[in-house]
Amino acid sequence: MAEVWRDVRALLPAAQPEFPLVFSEAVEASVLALLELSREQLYRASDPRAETAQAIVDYAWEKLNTGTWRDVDKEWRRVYSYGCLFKVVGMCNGDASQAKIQAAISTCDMGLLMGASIMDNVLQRLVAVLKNKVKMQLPSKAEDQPCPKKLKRNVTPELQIDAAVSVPRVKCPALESFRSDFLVPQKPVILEGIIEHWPAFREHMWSIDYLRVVAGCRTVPVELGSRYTDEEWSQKLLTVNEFIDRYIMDEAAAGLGYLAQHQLFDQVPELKEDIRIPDYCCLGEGDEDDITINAWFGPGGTVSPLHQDPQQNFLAQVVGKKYIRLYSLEQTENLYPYQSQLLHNTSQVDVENPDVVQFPNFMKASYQECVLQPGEVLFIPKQHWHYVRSLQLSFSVSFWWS
Ligand SMILES: O=C(O)CCC(=O)C(=O)O
Repeated sequence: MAEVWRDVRALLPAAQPEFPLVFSEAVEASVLALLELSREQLYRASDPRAETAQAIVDYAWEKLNTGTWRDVDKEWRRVYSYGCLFKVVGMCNGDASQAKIQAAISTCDMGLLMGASIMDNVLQRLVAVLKNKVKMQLPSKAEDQPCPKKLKRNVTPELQIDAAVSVPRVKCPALESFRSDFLVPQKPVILEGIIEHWPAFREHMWSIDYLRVVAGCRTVPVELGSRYTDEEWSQKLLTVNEFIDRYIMDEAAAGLGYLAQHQLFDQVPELKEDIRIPDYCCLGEGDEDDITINAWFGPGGTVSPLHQDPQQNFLAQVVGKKYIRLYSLEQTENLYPYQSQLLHNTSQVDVENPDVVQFPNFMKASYQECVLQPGEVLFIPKQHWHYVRSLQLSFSVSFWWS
């Protein structure tokens, strides 16, 4: 495995003077000394010590977790990334086993998730090298499909959507008609035929196997619990493979785990290359860089409680079907939002099983609904309340734009 070390080493500057370590005075001299020691160990002894790097990681971690995230000085995010970098280099030195390579990838992911970009995104470049060294063990086809017998429990009878409340559908509308008919009056609509050219439907058709190949070894934050309003709801870091094994393949865990996050596409550029920003986003005022792209990957039964977001949304369905209920902003007082600052954008009502004694006006609220199918895109106007339940294994991508 000397080859791993060689390839990792090739990503770093050839000589110590070309390796920058410049920080503001927010970073104490003692921490800077540890960073310099790690760098020296790397170049002088070709023997980066794991303990020095771990001390940097641990100290920066404390700083990242003190106070609110907004107030954390970006310098500490950079220090954290350098700590991860030195740690990874140390792990890959000498005999790098498969377990060590996996641990090194997880360390890079932690740096990518919590740190700041350093040295021309070296952590991302390291992952690209390390990923190629991981021996993939794809389960056999039979093992990788949830058992059809067990699946039966999870199959919802075909939902009948009443035409009077169904979200309208249009096929590839011209930009101008989308603007005048839906964007300006802020009316939801399902757009058909606008994403079928995505590689995610063609040459890189998204599936469990494909996700295992492009992202299986990557560590990502996962939401655990049946919905984020529950007390026992929590977040955990898992590899995508662990998430699939525990929450997708195991029917007993249906609806209990959700990979719902905005960093996935930055973390795994291969997945970003499989999707395209819908052209209609050009009708907004922001730049493309201002668009937030979220991934929503989970088993059938995953619920996003009724809530609203501050931007326009295109929710694109790639795999599986989702039941979606929409309420306009005018209905807010019938929807009983939580009082707390944290959840003020979320309704207290369980949409498909409402407590009509506690929330009597909920039944008065008018709504629209749909079953979103693969290849369809739902336009959810800004601040429109939406409730989502996946009817099957599902992967959607949402684009928040202004
Ligand atoms: O698909 C989901 O579960 C939720 C989607 C959503 O809330 C959004 O795109 O804003």
